[in-house]
Amino acid sequence: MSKTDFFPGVPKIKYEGPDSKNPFSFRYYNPEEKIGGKTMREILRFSLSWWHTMCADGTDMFGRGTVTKTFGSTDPMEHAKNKARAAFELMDKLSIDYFCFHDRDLAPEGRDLAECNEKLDEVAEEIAKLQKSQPAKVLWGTANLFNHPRYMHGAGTSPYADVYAFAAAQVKKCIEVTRKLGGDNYLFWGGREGYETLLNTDMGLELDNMARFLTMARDYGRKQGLKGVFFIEPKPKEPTKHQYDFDTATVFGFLQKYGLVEDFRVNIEANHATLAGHTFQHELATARVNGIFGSIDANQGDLLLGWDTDQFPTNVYETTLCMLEVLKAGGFRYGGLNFDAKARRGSFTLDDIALSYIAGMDAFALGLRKALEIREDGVLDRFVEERYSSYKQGIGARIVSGEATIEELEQYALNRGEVLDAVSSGRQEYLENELNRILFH
Ligand code: XLS
Ligand code: CA
Ligand code: CA
Repeated sequence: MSKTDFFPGVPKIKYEGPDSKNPFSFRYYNPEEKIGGKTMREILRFSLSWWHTMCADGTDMFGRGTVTKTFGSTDPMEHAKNKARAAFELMDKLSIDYFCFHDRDLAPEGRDLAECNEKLDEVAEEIAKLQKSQPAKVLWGTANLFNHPRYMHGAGTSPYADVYAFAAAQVKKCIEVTRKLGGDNYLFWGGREGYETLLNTDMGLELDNMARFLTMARDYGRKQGLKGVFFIEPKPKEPTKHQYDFDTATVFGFLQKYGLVEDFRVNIEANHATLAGHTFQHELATARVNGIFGSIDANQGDLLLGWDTDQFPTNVYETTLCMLEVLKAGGFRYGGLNFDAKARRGSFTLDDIALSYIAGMDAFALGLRKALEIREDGVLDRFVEERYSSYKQGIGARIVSGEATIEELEQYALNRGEVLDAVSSGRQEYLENELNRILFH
């Protein structure tokens, strides 16, 4: 098959600028344009998600699939290889440099673990071949430890040691495949790592076992030459009621307790942040200030729905504030912007997939441009700097340096008298308006 057979309606997408009326063009994403000292593709590190893009067919709890993703084949292994060829075609047409996958997205399951591994190797071989003529890299790999019924009570937190061992074997193999495809990062999303009721759960043992699981995987990954990091992707609920990796702060506490902070970072998904009752920016900032910012699953939820809708991100206000946090964190060192997003069930054509990616990529490209403008403008940074300036000298400087004692502060307060005069307005509405000025000028 030629390189352009799977998405015949999708041309190679080019940058045509903000005034373009061509839906198959980028208005803000200009891959080779240098902004802030680097090209846009180097900063944004866009990634395709294999599961949504190549596999998901629109099936939901109430209805069957609406999209045909057979990619011209009925035989399961041929289908898996055609998915790979189609993915590479799409990445090429969209100028996407990375992809993320679960082991079971790449290849169908076999009758037993050995056959699963063989099938996975065969498809990985095909992907490695495709990589020879197209520089598509793995952003991260992960094992699907939530779909099969054996994982109904968890994988790395399963009450059953045999299931735990099976899950560990799956992770071992997936690390090998990630490495074979040149990937340097490996991800854990604990879809079933949580519980429904404490009536049947030993939470302490489950958490200790999870840490042992991650430690073994870390050690094996390093032995295999994995040079990047291991990501944990927080999510508060769904599918389990209580998920152990609730949010970034919870994950940070866990990593510290078990001595895993050095090797692990968080992969923050916008939709999971809002499910946890946080903003996307809160999660990013929490990761940044604790030194565990890693990667992003770029999508958006619907605040009127209480579940994980995985929509393509188009809210520029959000993408701007996200990119501002990414810039503050020093950019992506290991991760990137992985579109863990799917077109709506009613957007059922293959063209819709490309149009969705264009929408998401342009929203982030515009967000990046605006975030750089915000930094250059400086009004927000100056306001924050001024707001905390009392910690630069006098008693504030002594607090920050750690020299001040509580007795000294008491004496200071006694001498100083009422301190309400030290307090200034937070000027939230003014700042929000300044943000609008930069966004919409
Ligand atoms: C599900 C998660 C999942 C992870 C990878 O909600 O987002 O897709 O990103 O296992
Ligand atoms: Ca995700
Ligand atoms: Ca999600």
